[in-house]
Parts: sequence; structure tokens; C-alpha cells
Amino acid sequence: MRNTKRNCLYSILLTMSCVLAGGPAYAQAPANDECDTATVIPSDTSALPFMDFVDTTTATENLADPLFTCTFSEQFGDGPTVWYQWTPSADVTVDISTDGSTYQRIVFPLDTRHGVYTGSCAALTEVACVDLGLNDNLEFGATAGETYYLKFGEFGCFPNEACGGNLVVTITEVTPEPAVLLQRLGAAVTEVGPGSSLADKIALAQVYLAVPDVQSTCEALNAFRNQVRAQQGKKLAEQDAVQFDADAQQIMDAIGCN
Ligand SMILES: [Ca+2]
Ligand SMILES: [Ca+2]
Repeated sequence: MRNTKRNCLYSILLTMSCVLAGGPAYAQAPANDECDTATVIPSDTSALPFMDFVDTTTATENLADPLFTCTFSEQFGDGPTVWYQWTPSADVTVDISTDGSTYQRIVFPLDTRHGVYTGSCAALTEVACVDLGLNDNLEFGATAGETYYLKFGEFGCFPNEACGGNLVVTITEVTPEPAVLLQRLGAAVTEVGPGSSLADKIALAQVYLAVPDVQSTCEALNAFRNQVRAQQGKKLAEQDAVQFDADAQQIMDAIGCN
């Protein structure tokens, strides 16, 4: 279905693309065209920000790669893609940005999209993606020691259309939003917490924060902390309990709980 849709759209626009672009380019693709040859981002998070420039006009889309789940990849594919690999040395929240990118486009204006995967190049699992505007920003909470694969593509690029351009990739450490902190705490609790009651309280806090209902979010986090303290040194390891309590306190401070 995916290829059928794309081929139909492609046939409609092929003539326009080739006339305007002079046909597809066959020059050598960039070194990080494939996941297997991803550009390695330095692990040391104290070395951030990371910045890279790549000409994606000769990059290709590998149809074996998973499509972004954000928007319309089923119809358009992911365009010419390039890859980065990153294993951060510490927990860090980053803004992964394509700001400053300039793509020469025939049918649609420049429009990057990008996302983050875990797993391996042969078995990738998407954990985040973004395509909200033209160039995009993705706030992402990365975990120390986890290997991430970052894919940068393009919206609305048809097969063999002259797409791509000057991609600017910037990764900058940012102060995490409370929602990101809650998500990270929920994942940590699920990993080591006893049963589901602690995770349920974080999930409830996430629901209230999304409303947003600050008072109810604070109450859910207070209930979480009370339970953490009650289980400290019992069902919950001392070190984990101290960390969870501190993380919850940080979130409460960030959203202004009394
Ligand atoms: Ca590619
Ligand atoms: Ca975009």
C-alpha cells in the first residue's frame, strides 16, 4: 500500500520534478547516508553542544528503515535520510534541532523531520520523532549508556525528486520540562519499583500535568513520595528510594508545588 500510494503521487509529479530539477542526482551519497555508517556523536555530554552540517542532496532513503510515525510518512516516505549514533555518558535532556537548515525544494518548501531510535540498525525502535513546523526541535531525555540512533529526513519528498539540501544538526543540553522529568521518573520506577502502584501514581501525575491541574499533580507526587518513603529499605532499595524522592522533589519545585 505504501509503495502504491507513493508511486501514484510520484507519477503525477515526476514530470514537474524532472523538468525543474534536471532529473535525479547520482553523485556519491553522504558518509552517514545509512544507519550502519552513522556519524558518531561524542559520548561525553560535557562536550555538548554538538553541531554538524551535511549536504543531503545526494542522500537516499532506505526502504528497509522504519518510517517515522509523526506525520504522513506512509504517504511520502522519509525523504533523503542521514544518521547519527549517540551513547551519552550521562543522563541528559537535549534539544535536537534542524534550525538553520535550507533545503532546495521543487514541490513543497523545505521541511525537515527527525527522530530517535533505540535497538540496532537491523531492529530499530522509534522512541521519539518530530515534524511540527519546517525545521523542527525535539526535546529528548537521554539515558546514560543507552545507544540512540538519530535519523534526519524530509517531509513531502517523492522518489527520485531532487530533494535534500544543507542540513544543520544541533544538539544542545536544555533544562528539562516537568513533563519530560515525569516521563523519565515513570520509566525508572517501572524498571526497579515494586509492583505498579508507584508507576500508577506517576501516570496519574502525568495526566493532571497535561490538563494542566497543578494542585492535583502536586497531590499525586506527594502520594508518590509518601509511598516511596514507606517502602524505603524494604521493597525499595535505599538508593533507589532516595533518588526517586529527589526526582519527585525536583519536579514539584519546577511546577511550583507549595
Ligand atoms: Ca539514507
Ligand atoms: Ca518539519
